[in-house]
Amino acid sequence: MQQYGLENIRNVVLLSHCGAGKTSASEAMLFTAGAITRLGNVEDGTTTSDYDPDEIKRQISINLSILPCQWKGVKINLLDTPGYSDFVGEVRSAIRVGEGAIIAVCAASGVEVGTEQVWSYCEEAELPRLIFINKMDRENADFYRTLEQLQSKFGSRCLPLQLPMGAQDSFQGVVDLLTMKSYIGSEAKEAEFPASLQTKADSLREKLVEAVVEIDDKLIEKYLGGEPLSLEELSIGLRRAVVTGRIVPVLAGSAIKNIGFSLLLDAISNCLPSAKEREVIVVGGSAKQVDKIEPSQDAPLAALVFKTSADPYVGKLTYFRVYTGAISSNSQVWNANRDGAERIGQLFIPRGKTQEPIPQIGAGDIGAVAKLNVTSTGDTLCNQDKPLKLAPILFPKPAFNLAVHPKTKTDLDKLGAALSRLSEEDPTLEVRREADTNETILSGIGESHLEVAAEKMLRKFGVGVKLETPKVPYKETITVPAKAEYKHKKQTGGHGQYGHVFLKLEPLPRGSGYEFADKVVGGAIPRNYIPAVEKGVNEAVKEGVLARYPVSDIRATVYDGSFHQVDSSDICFKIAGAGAFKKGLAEGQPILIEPIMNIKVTVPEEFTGDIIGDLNTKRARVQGVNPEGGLNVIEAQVPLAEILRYAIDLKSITQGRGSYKAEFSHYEEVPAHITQKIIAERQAEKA
Ligand SMILES: Nc1nc2c(ncn2[C@@H]2O[C@H](COP(=O)(O)OP(=O)(O)OP(=O)(O)O)[C@@H](O)[C@H]2O)c(=O)[nH]1
Ligand SMILES: [Mg+2]
Repeated sequence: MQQYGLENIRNVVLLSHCGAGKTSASEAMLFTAGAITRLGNVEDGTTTSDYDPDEIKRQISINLSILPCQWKGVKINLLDTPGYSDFVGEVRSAIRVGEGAIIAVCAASGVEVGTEQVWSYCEEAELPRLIFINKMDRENADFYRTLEQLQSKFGSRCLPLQLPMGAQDSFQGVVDLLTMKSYIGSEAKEAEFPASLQTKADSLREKLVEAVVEIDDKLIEKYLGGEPLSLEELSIGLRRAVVTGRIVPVLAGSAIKNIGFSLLLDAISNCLPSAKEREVIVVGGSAKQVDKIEPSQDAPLAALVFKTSADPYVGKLTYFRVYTGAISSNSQVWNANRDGAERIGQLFIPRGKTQEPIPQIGAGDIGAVAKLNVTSTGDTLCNQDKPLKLAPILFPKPAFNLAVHPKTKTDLDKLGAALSRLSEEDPTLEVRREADTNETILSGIGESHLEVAAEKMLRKFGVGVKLETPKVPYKETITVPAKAEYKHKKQTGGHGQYGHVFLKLEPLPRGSGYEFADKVVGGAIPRNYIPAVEKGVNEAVKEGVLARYPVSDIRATVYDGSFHQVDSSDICFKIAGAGAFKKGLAEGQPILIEPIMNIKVTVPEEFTGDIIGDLNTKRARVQGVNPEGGLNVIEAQVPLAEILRYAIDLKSITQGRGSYKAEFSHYEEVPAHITQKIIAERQAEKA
């Protein structure tokens, strides 16, 4: 593939609610542009984009794919993203490196939750965009109803650039409102303008032209003066209006029938900004503070790593987008985030699963390289003598946790390495060890996200795991001071055993942990046996008397005892220390305590009541509701045990419009009826 200048490159992100047809549309574009010779489809698992076995099995996109093609002298890098909200990390990466977006909408389902979500991402990133109303061939497809929804949700700047000819079974092509020409079938053959559409097309064209001329005073003058505007003037004006976000053109087609794609490719190259037109934000390096630089070929290298994938055969693959300068095969670059040099081997242009070797990747373009050492997603590659850091990619923090249990001993041995490679590949996955429950916890965006991660672990690294709801790290403590005595005495054949300990147990404030003190006077227990007593208590602390949870917030003081000249030993005092502690616990009116979390739930206002209602069933104390950026933030304290699967509940209450964060606050007593249940469960477990 030849090299293109910045003006002739478009990095275009495909976004939508899940299943609107991004992958099918990208396949149709690749086919129409001649980048592939066979048109694959999602149902057969033959698309260029969804090549991963997990994607083929589920018939959904999971990973971001880079799909380059060439169209009329322009290189278009399509970035196909997953629509399923669990994989939002991939969407974030793609948006970060694109200059323009196509939002696909299903002509039958219309505007959906995911459509609104990706629209807001585009607003945030100020991405110029087109809307493609796909599936015009489908039963129930309705271009005008969908258009109305778009305009009512996103405003009157969503203006049709095309109209469909027919719909559902009879959908056959589109008319272009700028040229007033009509195109039929997958070949986009020019046909006679359909008379039935004339009036509608005229009036909608008028609206489009009115919006276009507003971009330029000279055009307005001409237009108001009744002078005809040339096609060139209109298309330059339209381009400026789209690039500045004043117009979001609406197009139509069918990916399955491959109708509408040469016009979509035209719209990408004519209306969406080139790689030259988006400023680059620098946050560090020689630029010191936040700064903006122009994309340029004649400047030192600045490339952003936006994706890393762990391939069991090739090893690690690093995908990057070059903003300034160029990067060459077999060279050395500087990683500004790690302060380290990185050797670059053979560079590739990726297209789905295939990789085409290339000597150099210039400004504006996207490439990949294998086996980098220190580099991970979000890093900037540059020249060592001109170091700089590009603005990072902001990923959502994972909030849904599951415990990972390896299936066999071999799985256990390989687990750590596999998990760390997975989380390197996916910044929305986190792994940590929960010391209190002795579990490995995998955190992600949602249940499917973690299920896919587990499958990937098996397929790529041969590690089998079971995912389970994490255990709650309950603890036990006492509520009143208690004293206990324990005498360990045995008279066997020869040498006897003797240890005798008095302990005082006192409850401590929450969060104090466990303390041991020695107040023995007068040698009732000789000094050299005190460490043995402490050891015994230390061990007994690990399992309480209610439900075998660790004991906390307690002070144990040894204050008396007795010994035997011959029969006493360390082991005897250890047994006596542990025994006294257990007895004391039972005397101290023991209780279970549980972790309480601070939770912040962010939802559209209309869900506030339902969220609070649901939190109330979860033993939560709602502490406040605050508006924040058009949304409501509900703050509450809630027991961890009640929100182990909150990501799923929240999704079903809000249809995916909510998000939440939870962090540990403190421990509190478990209500009695729940304590009884937990004790019964632990007993059953033991049996
Ligand atoms: N009838 C009809 N079906 C389509 C069309 N485009 C896509 N589909 C079907 O819709 C389903 C989803 O298509 P995809 O291309 O996977 O949609 P997507 O937006 O990439 O989905 P995710 O990546 O999972 O969000 C598949 O079964 C496609 O065959 C179309 O134009 N017409
Ligand atoms: Mg897809």
